[in-house]
Amino acid sequence: MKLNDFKYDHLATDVAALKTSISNKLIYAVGKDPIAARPQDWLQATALAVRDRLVERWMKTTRAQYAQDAKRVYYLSMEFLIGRTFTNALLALDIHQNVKQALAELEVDFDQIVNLESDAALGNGGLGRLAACFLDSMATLGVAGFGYGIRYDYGMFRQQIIDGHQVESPDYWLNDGNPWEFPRPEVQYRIRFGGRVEREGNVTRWLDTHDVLAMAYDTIIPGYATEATNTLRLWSAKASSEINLAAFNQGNYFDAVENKNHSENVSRVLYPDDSTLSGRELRLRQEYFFVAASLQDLVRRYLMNHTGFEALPDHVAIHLNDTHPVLAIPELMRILVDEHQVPWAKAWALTEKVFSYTNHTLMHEALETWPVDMLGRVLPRHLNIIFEINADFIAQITTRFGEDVELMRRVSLIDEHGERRVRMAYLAVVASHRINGVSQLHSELMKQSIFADFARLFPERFNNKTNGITPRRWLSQANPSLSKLIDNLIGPDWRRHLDQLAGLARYADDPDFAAAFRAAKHVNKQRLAAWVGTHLGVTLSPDSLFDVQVKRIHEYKRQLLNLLHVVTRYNRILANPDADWVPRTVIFSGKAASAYHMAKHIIKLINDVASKINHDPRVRDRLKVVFIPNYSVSLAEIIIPAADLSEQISTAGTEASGTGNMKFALNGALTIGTLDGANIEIRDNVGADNIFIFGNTTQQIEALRAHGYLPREIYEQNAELKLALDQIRDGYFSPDEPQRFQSIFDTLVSWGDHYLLLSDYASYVAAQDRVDELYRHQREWTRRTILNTAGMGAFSSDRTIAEYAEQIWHATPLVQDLN
Ligand code: 26Q
Repeated sequence: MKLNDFKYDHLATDVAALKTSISNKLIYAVGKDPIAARPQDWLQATALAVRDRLVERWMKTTRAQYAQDAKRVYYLSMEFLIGRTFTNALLALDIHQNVKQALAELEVDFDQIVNLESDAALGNGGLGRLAACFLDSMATLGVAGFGYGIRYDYGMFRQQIIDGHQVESPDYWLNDGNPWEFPRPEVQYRIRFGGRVEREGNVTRWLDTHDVLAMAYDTIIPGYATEATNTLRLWSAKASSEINLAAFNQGNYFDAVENKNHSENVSRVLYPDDSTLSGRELRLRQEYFFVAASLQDLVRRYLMNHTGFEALPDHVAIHLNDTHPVLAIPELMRILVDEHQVPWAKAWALTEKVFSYTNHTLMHEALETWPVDMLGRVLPRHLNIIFEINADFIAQITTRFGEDVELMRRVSLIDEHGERRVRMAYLAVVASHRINGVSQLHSELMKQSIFADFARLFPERFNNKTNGITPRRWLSQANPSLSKLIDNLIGPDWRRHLDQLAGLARYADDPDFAAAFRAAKHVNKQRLAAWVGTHLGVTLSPDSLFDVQVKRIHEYKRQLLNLLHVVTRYNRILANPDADWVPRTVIFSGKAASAYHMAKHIIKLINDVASKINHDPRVRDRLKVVFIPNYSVSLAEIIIPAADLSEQISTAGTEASGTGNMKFALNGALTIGTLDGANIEIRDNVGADNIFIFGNTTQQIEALRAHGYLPREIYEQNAELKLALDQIRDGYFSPDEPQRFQSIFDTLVSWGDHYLLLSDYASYVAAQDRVDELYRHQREWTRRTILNTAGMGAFSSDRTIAEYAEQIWHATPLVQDLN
């Protein structure tokens, strides 16, 4: 049959058609009588009906990609933190109202079923969410982008707070099925591990391996206001049948099943560490597993309509989201050299043209290295290839700079101090034609610190791509009240041209608009207060200032600095009960890596402080503290639009970019923040008068560290700080166990205060006083919040992706016939 002869339903999206589709799906796909259907079944049925409407566009896009022989961009990431898909799909198809209406006519509560969908939490935090925003923008811009990752059975753990402590439980997100994915049992690749390498003349063979199968699951990624639709392909591990059959035939049923489990563990669970290296072999196996499957898949796709590899860089760009997929580099070399007999030098030239790499952290403990021993055991051929790449690289340096042994030692892909380890970031830099950081500051620091030598060797490779966020999810979906207001003023096109928000600025002084803007914020604060009331039994007043810090719990992000201000405010209220206090609600949310004891201890302290303050009758409604458990994309969508104040208070030089900071400012919160990451660019865009900047700069932090920083002196000299720290040390917040927080006190006062909280404390508290002062002047406060939203146009991930496409991937958008 000819491709164009094929006929399929062009599914209508009016209410009647949707009603029919949903009913049909309920009966024929879910297999439920409407009389017995639970809300969960209706969600399933509706999702399937919506999905059908996306499939048509999806096939058109795939055909267009082939027809135009488009350059495809493969975004390799261990994490895609998607969250929910249902309302996102409705927005893409512009059928929100009609589906709501159809369900109402079927007597189904739309809002109830929306909230039954579980999050796809296949990521830890910023890096994973960035990947999800990028998929949205690639589709919206018509870039032929594929996401490749792992279909973890268990996503980010669920966090419960029990007696103030974080308790983790597994996130079995697939329990109710996943209507958005298409299993592709016909797409399976053999992934090899272990074994040995044998050489015969020019031929290298990798033998006696233990194999696992990678099976594809595809998820549709719709673009907004375009028919362009991309694919997220996630790999799931399956035991390779031969291994099982062998054991089974020998009559050893239990061995067979055990092997099967062992193999399939590769895609079982997301590692919940976002910035410390666990160094576990299973993690290494995960990294190779998804990279090897993805490369086999994209090479196969390339060879479908090309012969030879000469044109590979014209049709394939592979982007490495941090170093986690860096094994793609030796894997591509292996495929070209061992399997297709491409000469080594030729293969290397192609590899350099194909790969690009984004760095997301400068912190030492987060830089990936793998022991040479382990790598040699798990991937012997890849270790050979890495050694060969290193030898070539060192030879190249010798040619350019002579025998500079110190330089060689510093830039070698192998760290020879103690146990030999492979430096994955260096491998990424040596093999990529472009290397970028994620904010201006971070990209500069990257060249001065971890990659200083490489920036001199390959200056043309280094560049900046400031992160962005998708306005579809982070304004249109998360904040309907503000979105409607903006639509009324400037029309709906800001959703794909976020720069248009600049048009709000001239209404900043318009009293009617300001009142409406404030009212929209109030609606969001009520929505959050209702959620907290229902789920936590805590009453919040929407008239108080909502001061919010939501992100992973980490010492460098300085939740403790926030808490020192909270305790100080509490002490001030008690000392001066009759003053006219601006009522505050301080909200925390975020997960601690399960092995990060200090971060977990910080959570306990937040909860102990909260319980003390919230139960102190003298405080009344002037201060409340809440820790919202189990932070997630879906919770972020409720919390962020309700914030008045956004806490972005990392030690200068530590937060690569931040993207939460962008979500808050876009939704009309004012930022209190340090000159770190993208905060600097947010300041430049919203105006220095419309943000609360405090604290030491990166340079000042460096100088403090270099000249002997003495936190104890600061502690001794600042009475309010000393009081707060002494209370923490002496058990004021933990009378049931007075010593509980001694170690937190010691970390800050006696053990060097690595993140320099005490050096920023006074400046932070002064900035908080300015916040109160401004909040008393609601007109002025609102004016500045409007200017924040108006100034955030540059932080759309559409802008970021347009820059990647033009300057890194050299990929032009598809020409798409809309009919
Ligand atoms: C590595 C090895 C073994 C196990 C886990 C990991 C691992 C996993 C996740 C290491 C790091 C991460 C995540 C890092 C991350 O989210 N970084 C954030 O990236 C954002 C997007 O660029 C930035 O905005 C944030 O500043 C940065 O912290």
